Amino acid sequence: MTESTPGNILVINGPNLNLLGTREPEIYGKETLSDIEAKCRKHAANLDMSVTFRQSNAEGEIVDWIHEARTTARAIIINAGAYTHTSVALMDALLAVGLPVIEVHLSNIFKREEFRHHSYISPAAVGVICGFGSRGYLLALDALADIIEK
Ligand code: CA2
Repeated sequence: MTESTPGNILVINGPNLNLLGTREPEIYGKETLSDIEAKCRKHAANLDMSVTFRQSNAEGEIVDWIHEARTTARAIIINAGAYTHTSVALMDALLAVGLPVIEVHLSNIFKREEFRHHSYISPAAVGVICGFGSRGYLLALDALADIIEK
């Protein structure tokens, strides 16, 4: 299935996630973002879906990608990184496009500092998956396979 087909899922990764695999493996694991992308592509194909996999350190660029998803994707998986805890702009964009959204975090944000306990993304999300490392992205794809079918 290609990125223009009906089962396409936009997977967005926010700031600093391009550094995965290089530092803080005790929190974020040893995999690189490319490793996670490969896992997502394989898992999506098994579910007869496809992924558009993206990362940016720029909030405005992520807003633009969310807007584009209106015509290119059936749903969004987003790990907004630190923007999770700060960005009204991302929340507004996700609410505006009206697609099913699943929020993913590699770490369990509720076991960490207090400022990570609040998410501006969650009010726009069908659900939140955190603390399962890269498996969280695959669990999100599983959930979307059901959600999109209905
Ligand atoms: O657990 C997650 O997935 C987070 O979204 C990761 C964000 C953090 O701000 C959120 O609270 C939880 C940080 C991503 C930074 O990734 C790095 C990777 C390697 C080295 C340094 C940072």
